[in-house]
Order: sequence, then structure tokens, then C-alpha cells
Amino acid sequence: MGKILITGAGGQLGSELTAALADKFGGATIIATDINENAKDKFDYCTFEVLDVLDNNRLVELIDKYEVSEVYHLAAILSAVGEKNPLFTWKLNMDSLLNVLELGKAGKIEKIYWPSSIAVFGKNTPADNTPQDCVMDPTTVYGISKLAGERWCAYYFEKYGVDVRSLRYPGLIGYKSAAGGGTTDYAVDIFRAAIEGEEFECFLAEDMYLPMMYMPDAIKATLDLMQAPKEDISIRSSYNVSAVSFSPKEIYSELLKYYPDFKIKYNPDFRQEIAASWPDSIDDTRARLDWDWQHNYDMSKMAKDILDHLTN
Ligand code: AKB
Repeated sequence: MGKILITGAGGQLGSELTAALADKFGGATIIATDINENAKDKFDYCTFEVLDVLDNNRLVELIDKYEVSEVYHLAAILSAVGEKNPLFTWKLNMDSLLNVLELGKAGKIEKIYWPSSIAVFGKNTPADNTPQDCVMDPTTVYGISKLAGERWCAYYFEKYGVDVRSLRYPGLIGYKSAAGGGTTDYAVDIFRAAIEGEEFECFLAEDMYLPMMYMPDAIKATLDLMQAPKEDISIRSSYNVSAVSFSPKEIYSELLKYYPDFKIKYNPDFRQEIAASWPDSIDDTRARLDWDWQHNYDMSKMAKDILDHLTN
């Protein structure tokens, strides 16, 4: 096996996935890349390179230099921030994916991981227990780019045999890095407010259910999918994966058990409309059948684990 290159390694998912890949395969195997030079500080255990994913020549140069065989292409602009600059979001999310897929087609890399999202679903999607295959009418440019990206992944697999694998992540909740630009990020930020004794201003309505997943489960799902034998992967667009669903009111009530004086006020903004177009819960039977996916954390176990780590 050659080296593993991760784009967007300094981000919320990238920071933890890069560390998990280094634990599994050794730091010497890992090339962490990010557009932000300051991300370097996180990666004293592996190689770090600055990479703007729109700079295809630089990507090819790094792949040749380090003899990379696998790319985890995580760099993307997320749902909330994407709405502020739709055309650039489309360009970054799509052009960078197509560059990576082309490298797979050319035989320069053997395996690709690319994250999709519950943002591919929309207002006409069944909201409860959303099936793998159903109406998909995303309302954000991020969701449109993820849906188009899924179709490109399936296309490159079917036409050119590119081994590309993908998951439709729910909202990811971790405590190690700040979240950036998503609609589900309130569920990350609420923990710090509770610990610091601040009133939390929630940008979603109290009863807005969304599918969520604790970061260790997201990392496990990603590693399991990438390790699965090729013949077990029956979905080459992107797999539904799910763990828990909760509303702001429910996570707030959970935190009240630890911080009885914790206060919240609801001030829904444009992100409420985005959240309302996404599912409440996800049916991930195919992932469970194909590569034995199982989550470990429900909401209470997740909250306890986060608070244990942040306060001890
Ligand atoms: C976002 O909120 O944009 C992301 C996602 C669900 O893909 N966390």
C-alpha cells in the first residue's frame, strides 16, 4: 500500500480522521493537506503540505512526490456558509472532486474516499427513516453539489472502475475541533456554552429533529467502509449511515442533567429553513447489511463522553 493523502485535514472531520488513519497505518504513511498553513500545528505526527484543492497541478505533484495510493477528499464548503457564495461553493465542491476522480481514472490512485451528506435530501424526501433510494431535491448549493458528486462517483465507478466510496454523513459532533459553516453545528457549540456557563443562543427551533452522529462513530464508519472488500460495496453513489436523532430541546435537556442552571434561547435564522428540508431520521439498512455497520453512541452516551473529555 502506498501513502494516504487527506484534503481538508485541518477541518472538524479531517483532524480526527487523519489521526485515526495515522493510528491504524502509521504516521509515516499519512500526508495531511489543508489550504490553511496554520493547520500544520495539528500534524506533528505525519507529513503536512499546504494544498488548495482547486490547484490540480499541486495535487498531482504531491501524489507523485509521496507515491500516494489513496485519497480522502474531505475539503468542501458546507451548507450554511455555502449559501453565502453559491457559485464558488459549486466550483470548489465539484471541480475538486472531479480532479480527484480523474486521477483515479488515470490509474494514479487506487482508492478514493469522498463524504456526502444528509444535505442531498430535500423537502419532498420522506423525512422519517429516509430510505437509501428516494426523492432527492436538495435546496442548498452544498446539497446540490453533494448529490451531483454522488452521481459522478457512481459514474466513474461504472464507466472506469474507479474504486470510490462514500457515506452520507448526518451532523457530526466532536469536541476536538470547532465545526465550521454547517447547519448542524449548534449541537457542537452547545457543549462549550454549557461548560462555560453561558446562555446558548440556538439558531434552530427547539423541536427541529436532525440525524446526528458522534465523531468516533463517524470515524469507525469511514474506516469500516474503506476496509470492506470491494465486492461487498453495492452502493457506489453514497451510503446512508445513521446513529441518533435529536432536537435542540432534547440535547438541552440532557445537558441540564449536568448543568442545572444552563440557559438556552431560541433564535432561528436562515439555517432553520435548511434544517427543515433535511430528514428527521435515516434508514441505513444497506450499510448494516453490506459491511456490518453498527453505531456505538446514543445521545446520552455521547454527551457523557464529550463532557468527561472536556472537563477532566
Ligand atoms: C452541515 O450542516 O452542512 C453538515 C452536513 C450535515 O453535511 N454538517
